[in-house]
Amino acid sequence: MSDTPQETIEALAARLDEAALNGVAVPMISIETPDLAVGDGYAIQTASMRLRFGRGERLVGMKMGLTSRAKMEQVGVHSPIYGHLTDRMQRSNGATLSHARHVHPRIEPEIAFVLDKTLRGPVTSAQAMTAVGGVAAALELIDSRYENFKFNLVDVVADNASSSKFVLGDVMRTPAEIDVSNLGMVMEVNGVPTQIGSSAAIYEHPAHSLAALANMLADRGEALHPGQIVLCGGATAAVALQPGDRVRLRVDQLGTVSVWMGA
Ligand code: OOG
Ligand code: MG
Repeated sequence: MSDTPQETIEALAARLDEAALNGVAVPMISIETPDLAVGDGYAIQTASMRLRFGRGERLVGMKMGLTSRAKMEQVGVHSPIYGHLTDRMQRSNGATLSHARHVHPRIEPEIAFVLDKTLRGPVTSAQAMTAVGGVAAALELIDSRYENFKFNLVDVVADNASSSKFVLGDVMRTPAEIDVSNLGMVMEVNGVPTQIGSSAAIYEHPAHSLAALANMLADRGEALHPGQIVLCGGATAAVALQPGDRVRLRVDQLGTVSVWMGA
């Protein structure tokens, strides 16, 4: 652990929280405070979540990020990370989002798990899957609060892994009904297939992502709980959205999920 004072952690959390609330970019925190460790990044993330919970937001799940090669290469950070999902980040399938409320939103195709049991690491991928009640297609809207969507590992961890909004598809299958290891995923923007991939790109198997999340949380004495949603990470690079863009993701056996980026 580093010896970063708690007041520095709280001040940086407040800065990132305000940037997210206002949709206005801030400089990378690592410029001003270069000695932060990854653990400090998670402490800042946790402090920023406390600010959200204080405003009445409710935790509904967790997200993994940087679990595919394409995503790591796109942002130049090569370690999987996690973030928190709250009820106010969730939108319904087909929802309209506001471009103006975001800094520089990007969209990415994901697989979501909904847990029906407690999941506490350490676990293997197979053990992790026994806690999964449902599998769905998902879109995640990421919106780094940093200028130019540029950050290092500590910066992005502190910024709740760039998470902004997420949408689940309407089709929910049980793990017994569907093999999630290699599902085709086609993300269309304005009707044009823009990213084409497979769930196999997500940490080689989305179950591996879920287990890695449970194991990272276990290191902090935390667990996943029944009812929680887990986003396993983008299967392809994310796509920058402009006002008016319509996005539709099709996933083998999991139907479609769509959003419209309004003004
Ligand atoms: C970091 C968040 C990554 C994913 O699915 O890989 C992420 C970023 O790309 O800004 O959500
Ligand atoms: Mg993501």
